Amino acid sequence: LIIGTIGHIDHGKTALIKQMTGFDGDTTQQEKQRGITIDISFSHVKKEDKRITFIDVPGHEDLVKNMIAGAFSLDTVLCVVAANEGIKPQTKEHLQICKFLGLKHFIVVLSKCDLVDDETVFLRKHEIDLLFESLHLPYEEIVLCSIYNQSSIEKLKMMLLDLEKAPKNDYGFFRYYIDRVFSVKGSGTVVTGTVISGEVKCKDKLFLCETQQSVQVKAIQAQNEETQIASVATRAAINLSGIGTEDVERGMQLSNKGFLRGFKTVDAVVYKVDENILLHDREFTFFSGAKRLRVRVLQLHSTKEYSLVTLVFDQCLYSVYKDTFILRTDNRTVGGGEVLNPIADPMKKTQKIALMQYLLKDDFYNAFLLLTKVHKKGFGLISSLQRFGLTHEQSIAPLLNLQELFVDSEGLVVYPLQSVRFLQREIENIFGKNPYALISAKFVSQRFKWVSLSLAQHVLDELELKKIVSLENGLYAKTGTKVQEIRSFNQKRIYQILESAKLTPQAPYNIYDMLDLDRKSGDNAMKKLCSDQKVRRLAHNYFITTQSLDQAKDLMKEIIQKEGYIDIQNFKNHLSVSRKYLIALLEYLDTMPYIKTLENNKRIFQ
Ligand SMILES: Nc1nc2c(ncn2[C@@H]2O[C@H](COP(=O)(O)OP(=O)(O)OP(=O)(O)O)[C@@H](O)[C@H]2O)c(=O)[nH]1
Ligand SMILES: [Mg+2]
Repeated sequence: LIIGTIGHIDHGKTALIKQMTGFDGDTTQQEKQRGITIDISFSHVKKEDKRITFIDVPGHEDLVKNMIAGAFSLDTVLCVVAANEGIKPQTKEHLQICKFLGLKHFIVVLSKCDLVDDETVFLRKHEIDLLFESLHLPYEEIVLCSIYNQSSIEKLKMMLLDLEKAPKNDYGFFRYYIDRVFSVKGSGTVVTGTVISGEVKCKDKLFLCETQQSVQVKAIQAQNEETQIASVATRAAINLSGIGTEDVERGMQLSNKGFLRGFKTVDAVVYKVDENILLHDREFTFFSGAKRLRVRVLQLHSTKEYSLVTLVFDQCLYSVYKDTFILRTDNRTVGGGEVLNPIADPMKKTQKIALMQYLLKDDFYNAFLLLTKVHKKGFGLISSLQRFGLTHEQSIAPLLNLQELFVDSEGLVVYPLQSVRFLQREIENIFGKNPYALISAKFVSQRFKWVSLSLAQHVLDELELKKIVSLENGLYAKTGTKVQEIRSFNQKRIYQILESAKLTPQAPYNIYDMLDLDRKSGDNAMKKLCSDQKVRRLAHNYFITTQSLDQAKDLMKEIIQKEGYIDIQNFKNHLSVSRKYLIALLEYLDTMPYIKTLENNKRIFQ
């Protein structure tokens, strides 16, 4: 369980934790001198199998940035209010931030109770009630404490050890915001942070999103003990290899490779603290996890409760659907919200607003329908986890029975029916122009890059049903054209194309493509031409007719006769084709029994 303090400066947060864990969070000289907490600190208590990690945060108004880094991953919040002072500005601001971060479990600690009488306690409780009510936040209990009353501390500690951990959102892949970086003698780079999704194991390969660097996990520590694995919602120190401390900083995110894409713009919902500040096209500081960035906020749509906005950063943000964030300016919190569209798609403003309104309600069904309209050439579900927080299976399930869509559950692409019809017409056009076309699903998806294999097969099946094409030996031909006829026609055409290209023919796949010919069937035709000795293969993609080859051979012999030898230099003067062809032709010449190759690569007659 991760429990954190929040509250106004000097209200006794650090002292409270010190009484419970024996650990003084104010360790630095500056903290001791000024008597305030400057950066977050961590400590632990254990009782049987129950473990608590405490995160202590600073209360100073200038240090709210550090408070946010500590607060975003809390299970339970200890809202510390000094009984002698009552509610103060940062009590409110911290609570507001916790609300924006989506935190739900609050316990209020009325600290320094030794300094006040019963009447004041009564008054404070009432103020606390009002504050939580105004923020629409629930709290579980108000606990009266004093560091000079050990039994009040023990009572609180026992209560915290009895708390159950609420299940955390887990996206099934590893995510971890780095909040501190240091170098440990003999071990190298060590980072600390909270596992916000998935798990990490020793020897795992991880990916540092911001720099796109691969790193490896050497060792993991949780609760000050070595461990092999750290799972979601635990704090962990990770010893990394493959990276120096100079390349890592607070706010960077570690993840598994391939799960997160970064974007400089994301769309989000923002809940406002003050309507007059959160205006269109203003700059703010954006906080999410331990990450902090400058952001420009573009308003798309506003209601009394919220604004739908586009956030524009000067570097990429690697965010996931419903990631929470805080917006601040001039040392004040002005709003907070959730990322709704972490993957920037070019979209009309009206579509964007509609999409976000669906996502606000978790209405994925309509969100998908809209996205397929935007992505006319197929909408990929590969990034479902980042985009919707859904696994591939979860995102596909509600779509399968939709008449308006073609769902490729293997290729994870969703197509609107419109593009299915479009592809159908394109294929009909191929056969309309070329009655000797011989194609397969693979051919179709190679020709039209946006088409998945399943979609191609689906459209071919439909055309077959309509008797526009016929299937023979796994290939589709125009109905009525005999496959044998097609084969010999195409063989002839391949030969003609090679012949007219002389010594510099195109690669076979390009020729097959010109002929609307499936690659395998093209290869068979080419093999037949080779076995009939009409065509020779000189290199991987270099096929020429035997006729052209004989002419080249004569030319090469002539050069030797006239100049005494042939090599790539003098051959080049006679034949202006690229080097790769010249080399292939010379290598062919080398196979002749009457040719001898000298050490300097000159060829002469034996
Ligand atoms: N009388 C009394 N004093 C307390 C109690 N708890 C804390 N204090 C004192 O209040 C002062 C501030 O305590 P801290 O724990 O540093 O306050 P904090 O909330 O951590 O302050 P920041 O981290 O700077 O926001 C210290 O001098 C403590 O000794 C308490 O229960 N009773
Ligand atoms: Mg403190």
